[in-house]
Amino acid sequence: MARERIVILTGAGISAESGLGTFRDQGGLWAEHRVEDVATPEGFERDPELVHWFYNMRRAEAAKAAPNAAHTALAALERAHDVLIVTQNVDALHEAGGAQNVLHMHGSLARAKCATCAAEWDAPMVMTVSDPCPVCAAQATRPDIVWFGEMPYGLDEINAALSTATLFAAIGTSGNVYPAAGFVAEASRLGVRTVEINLAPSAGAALFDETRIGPASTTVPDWVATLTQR
Ligand code: BV8
Repeated sequence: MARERIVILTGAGISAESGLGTFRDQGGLWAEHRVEDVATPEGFERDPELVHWFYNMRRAEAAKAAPNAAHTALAALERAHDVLIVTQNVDALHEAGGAQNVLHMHGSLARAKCATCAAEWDAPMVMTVSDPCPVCAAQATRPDIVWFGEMPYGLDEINAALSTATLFAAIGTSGNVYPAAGFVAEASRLGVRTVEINLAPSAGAALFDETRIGPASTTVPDWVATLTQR
């Protein structure tokens, strides 16, 4: 079995069967809260307590969630090939499922940041804007989450991994948010094989060489088996 170099982009769909809401599915997170109010720096400026409430609620949900078979299958894949998991998710279910090489490109519920000096630290379960920054003492605490209009984390590392990859997979993402949604086009341009694993075809489905449709807790272990049992 040749050792593959695999870049995997995951989205909210991989955590859906763990009970965490997606964004754009029926009744998803964006159905109840306007993106502009809770996932933009302007929204945080306008009403920091609303934004903290939104992320405190999701931090509490995420703390109750368990990894599902898709998360644990990707951890098993890491043991057989060179794998980088680039997740848009802010939950820690990949790590809870045993994955070691996870890059949170849209930040993490487990981290807090100072809006004044950009210091980062482990987030408490409940955050308020008046929590003093442990470095500069400013009362400007925010979730360490990448909001719309903000620079995602790890883009250099992601582009370097794509440039030497043999396989790119997108799992449980609707392909609506850039630059993440552009990774498949970049992979194809570089001649990397691409596969989409989703409950329904995403906005960029036509860009993929292969598509596997169904719930992640069955489609991801099936896909991993094709790469570990040869
Ligand atoms: C940036 C915060 C500059 C974290 C999020 C016009 C055109 C192109 C781009 C833009 C534009 N106008 C503005 C932009 C840029 C903007 C953007 O892309 N907007 C879109 C909406 C048009 N992007 C940005 O602002 C980004 N920053 O561009 O900075 C820059 C650019 C390049 C280089 C340097 C700098 C910042 C984007 C990050 C924003 N933060 N959230 C949080 O609150 O969680 S985005 C949010 O959407 C989440 O992070 C989430 O991860 C992400 C993507 O959503 P998905 O994960 O795909 O979830 P979704 O609900 O959409 O889909 C669920 C999928 O799961 C579906 O496909 C469904 O079928 C599937 N599914 C469901 N159940 C299952 C399942 N699959 C399998 N099994 C199941 N059981």
